[in-house]
Amino acid sequence: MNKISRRELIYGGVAATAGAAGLATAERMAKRYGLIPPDGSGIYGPGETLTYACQRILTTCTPAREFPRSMISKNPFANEIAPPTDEFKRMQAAGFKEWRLVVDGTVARPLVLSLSDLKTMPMRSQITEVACEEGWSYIAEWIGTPLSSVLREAVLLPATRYIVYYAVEKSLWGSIDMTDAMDPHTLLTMGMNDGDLPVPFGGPLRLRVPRQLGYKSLKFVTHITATDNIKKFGKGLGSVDPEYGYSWYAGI
Ligand SMILES: Nc1nc2c(c(=O)[nH]1)N[C@H]1C(S)=C(S)[C@@H](COP(=O)(O)O)O[C@H]1N2
Ligand SMILES: [Mo]
Repeated sequence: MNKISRRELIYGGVAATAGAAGLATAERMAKRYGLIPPDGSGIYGPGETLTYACQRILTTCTPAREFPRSMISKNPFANEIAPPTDEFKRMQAAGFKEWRLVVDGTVARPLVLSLSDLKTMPMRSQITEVACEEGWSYIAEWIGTPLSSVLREAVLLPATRYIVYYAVEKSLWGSIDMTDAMDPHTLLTMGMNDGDLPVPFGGPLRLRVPRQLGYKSLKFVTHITATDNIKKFGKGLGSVDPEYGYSWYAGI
């Protein structure tokens, strides 16, 4: 189901059963339970808050949808992006041996991990869908270590509320809440189908967030920062996406 139809469904359902007064109550409840997304102010703020709060209340325990092997897409579509930096190309030529993932912020044990370090952590494989907000999608097998295992290794401080992640081009970044961060399906992905994760699909390291639209699954991840205060990052909206009119929370 795409973002719009799901949002309309939830809106429609909430509005039909509860009416306008109910919407106000839902918003009050969202505030009471701290379910205000980072982009929950401004003109679209109440809509963003309702979508996020409804999904967190209704679907927190719903796992990401997994598919049988027979449904893996024969020709997955890589949304080719401008090739990353010269530094990236140099590391690619050297087989990504120098690739590092920095983990810092509100953690007791900051980490710097190579790809081989990551491969010694618990590995998991899952067949899930990438769905772009522009309407196309594909299914693939993704292999990697859950973000949660890396976060456990780094020992999160209790105040942590969001995990911020950056691509090799630091201008590209996103964040997720702790529900998605600790979900075992949220995967630091190093393999796809039968091999290493190809560069067009985000290799050598991509954060797959299968409970949200494709744009939350950032390619070329080099840095993860745990934080208790998302307002300190960028324009304070939780990722670059809301700065361009996309929702911070893009649940599917
Ligand atoms: N670093 C980086 N990650 C990115 C993007 C990007 O441009 N740069 N595009 C996003 C968008 S909009 C989508 S829909 C998916 C596309 O994933 P795919 O290329 O595997 O189809 O990657 C996401 N991750
Ligand atoms: Mo996308």
